[in-house]
Amino acid sequence: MSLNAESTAFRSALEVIRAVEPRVADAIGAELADQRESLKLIASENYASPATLLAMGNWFSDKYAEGTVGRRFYAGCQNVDTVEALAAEHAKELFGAAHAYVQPHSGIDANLVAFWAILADRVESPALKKAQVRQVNDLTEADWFALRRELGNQRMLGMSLDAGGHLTHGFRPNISGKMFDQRSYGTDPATGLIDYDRVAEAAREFKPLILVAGYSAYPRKVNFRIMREIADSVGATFMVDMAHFAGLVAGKVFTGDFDPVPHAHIVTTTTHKSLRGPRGGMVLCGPELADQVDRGCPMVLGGPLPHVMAAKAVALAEARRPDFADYAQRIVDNAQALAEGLVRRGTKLVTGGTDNHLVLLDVSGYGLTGRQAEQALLDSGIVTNRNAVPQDPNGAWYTSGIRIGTPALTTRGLGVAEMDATAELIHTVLSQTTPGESKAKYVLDPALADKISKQATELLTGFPLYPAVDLG
Ligand code: DSN
Repeated sequence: MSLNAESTAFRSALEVIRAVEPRVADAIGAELADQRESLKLIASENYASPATLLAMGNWFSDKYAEGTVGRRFYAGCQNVDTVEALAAEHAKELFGAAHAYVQPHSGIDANLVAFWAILADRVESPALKKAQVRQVNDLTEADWFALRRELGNQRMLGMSLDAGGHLTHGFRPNISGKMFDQRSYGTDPATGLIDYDRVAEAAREFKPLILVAGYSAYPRKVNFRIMREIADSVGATFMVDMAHFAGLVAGKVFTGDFDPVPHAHIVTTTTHKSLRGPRGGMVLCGPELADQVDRGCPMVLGGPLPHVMAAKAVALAEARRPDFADYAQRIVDNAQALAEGLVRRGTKLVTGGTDNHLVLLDVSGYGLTGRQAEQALLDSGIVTNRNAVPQDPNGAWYTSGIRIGTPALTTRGLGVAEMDATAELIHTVLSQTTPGESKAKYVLDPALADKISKQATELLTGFPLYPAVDLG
């Protein structure tokens, strides 16, 4: 492909948009400029390839395609079938899964589909059985009552939010905490690590229908073989949400006990984090749950987004190339170098380091809340997000932590040397920031913020983002 093809494609697209609403074209251009200049350390973000981005901007967006491949509620879905089947095929090959459902619009949607599929498969309610065979119109008021009661009375055991679990793993205010009678497992207060004996004990006491593993802010590997044994010991369905580390599974950094696919009954993921695809979700499972999962739309989801499924097919094809494994390994090497650089400078890290793509800083050591640290870093051109640490005294809004991750900077080509320089920039900002009169306020010399911002941009100079895209 010539270098000009990408520039031509994006320039032409912006020209067409500008003719209708120039402010949108300007905002798109500004977003690229901002992303090019900032040190993006948000653990859940990445940079999708131009091919992936371009696959989303087309006529597939105009098509309704409820149902699944070959079984649609709308006519004329032959081309959607092609891209959905391709995406599913790539996903199955990449992860060694028997079945892949590529319609979920996000990770939360993928989790809702999984919950629905497990409930539909496991719960013996006559009302639910009728709903499964699509006799919804035959449900009586009593059926609906029974159905609501059955759905509301099931139990889920997942990792707590402050230990690094996701909102949908049973956080009480989230829909998962309302659909399910929930209980959480945390981490060992001394080590910050999952204590599998405690998880087994909680499972024995609570007898959940679903045991959920996976995380958004836990910087270590999880042993999915042990978790499956725990699930089996109490007859639970074992679900893994691998949204954050799907790229590490795809790239074979996480194998054996640490690859969830051979161990879980059902696996959910996003496609845009370490997997580096378009924003969206996906469910992988064995044949026993496949039929229920395929009913995700319209039982749980709105109409599929065929343009995003096309982009998922492109990104998954990219992830099957040999260089993706190298990328995945570099993500972890970089995260470990960043963690070591921070520890060397005295930063307190949850668990003391990382096995994956993310590092969780406990910024209470700098006398700051997560909110203060996040904003001070942002003023200095370093984009992160605040995050609770285990047993966080500042709660989920202000927090005491900063979560950073390396998938995006690794895509740009930064390596371990640049990670040490990044650790120095982070440490300098945090050690020079003082708390203000509230948990949100802070004091940082604007001249220092400006200097660090320039240093961050300089660090990125040798690693251009979308080097073949010149918007002129
Ligand atoms: N928002 C995602 C993250 O940042 O981890 C999870 O939903």
